[in-house]
Amino acid sequence: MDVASSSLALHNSRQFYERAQHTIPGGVNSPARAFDSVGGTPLFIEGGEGAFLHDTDGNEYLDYVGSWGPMIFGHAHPEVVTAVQDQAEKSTSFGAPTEIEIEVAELVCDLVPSIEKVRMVNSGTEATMSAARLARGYTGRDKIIKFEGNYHGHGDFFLIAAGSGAMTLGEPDSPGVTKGNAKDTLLARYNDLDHVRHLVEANEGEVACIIVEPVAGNMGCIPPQPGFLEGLRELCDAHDIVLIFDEVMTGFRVAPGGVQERIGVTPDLTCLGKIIGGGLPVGAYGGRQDIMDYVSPTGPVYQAGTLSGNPLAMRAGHAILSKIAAEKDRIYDELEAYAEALERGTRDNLEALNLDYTTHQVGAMGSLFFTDEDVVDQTTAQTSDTDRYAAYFHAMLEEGIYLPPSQFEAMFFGTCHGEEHLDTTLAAQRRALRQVHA
Ligand code: HOZ
Repeated sequence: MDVASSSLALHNSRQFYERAQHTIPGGVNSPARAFDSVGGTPLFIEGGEGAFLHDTDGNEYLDYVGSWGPMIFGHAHPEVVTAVQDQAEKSTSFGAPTEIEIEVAELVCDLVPSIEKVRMVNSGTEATMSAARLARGYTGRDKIIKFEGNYHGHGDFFLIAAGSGAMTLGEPDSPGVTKGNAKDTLLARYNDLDHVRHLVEANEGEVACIIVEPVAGNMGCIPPQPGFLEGLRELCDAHDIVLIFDEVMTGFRVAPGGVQERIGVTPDLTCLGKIIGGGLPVGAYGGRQDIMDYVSPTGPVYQAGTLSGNPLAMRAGHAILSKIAAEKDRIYDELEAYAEALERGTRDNLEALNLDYTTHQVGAMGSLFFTDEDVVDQTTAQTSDTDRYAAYFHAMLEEGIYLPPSQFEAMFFGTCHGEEHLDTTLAAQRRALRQVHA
């Protein structure tokens, strides 16, 4: 479908986008929002409720982005709204300890199997940068191993073969990252244990950490192959390397305790973000007590922040995490059932059109790749027909369904998605796929 022929009324979004270009680089505060790979005008959003978003032109969309992950219970959940309102009346920041920080830390330690101690920061990027620094300080080694197409935020030494917006925009290696930073980042192929082993052996005694998205979400959703995460754990044990799971997307999403609970592999450190803040800016890193006690002020590795553990963000996070803790036996079965039904329905739709595309679903996240290859890593993800994805994205948008504006991002569902949304989505998808392949 030609983007220019879109019948959606987007008058206000177009005007805002035009106005934003004058004061904001590219008109957006994060490149993944710019619709660069799908074309057209980014939607300027006015509000959201439950599973729905509405834009500044009054169009309503069934939302499968969920603010890129945080909205596990949908937009404007009453418990989050009340928690934030209550706290705002008592001030929005103190820069001093509060009881709610302890309560959130206790919930995180209870829910995530490997976390004995946790430090709050303001974003997933801060969490991964801090965890890598900690691993380096703890081991006294400089090098890190990351995987092609995994995205760990925009810290310098992670912006090499990075996924998400960097992959979408074709700039996986950012200018501004020094040669020194790049030299200490070793790149491995996702799901290729032999390649990781080779890198570890070739750099014996120099690798501080292996950081991995245990289910990749930033090159589309790609699950780990059986044995991959277990193999990373064994390698790290054998070579005294710190294993870091970046569960910013998967934490509290694919299981209450993330991938580590779902698959049963225990990392040394875990990075969290998104759901942990209930939609407010929060990240966290945590793990083994002996490693976490290496963080200042107990230990020598420095990391700090005026807004770390911010009370507004903690109250929102507390509302979400306590709901998860109380209702987890029901919630995750429901999320899984929705996601499985969506994947099954998508496969039926593809079959009806004789299309052999690849779908992945892990818990409440998933992707439809416009390729018939088995998608296991960055190279196979890149065999997707991104023009077709763009056409599909716009056809779905016209149907009132908001998907990630890039083939290389995952779809996220929440408890706000129910039976009626499933039927609407699959019927819209049938029409959209037919249109794309007309
Ligand atoms: N890093 C997010 C997707 N993987 C995008 C964040 C945003 O643009 O809001």
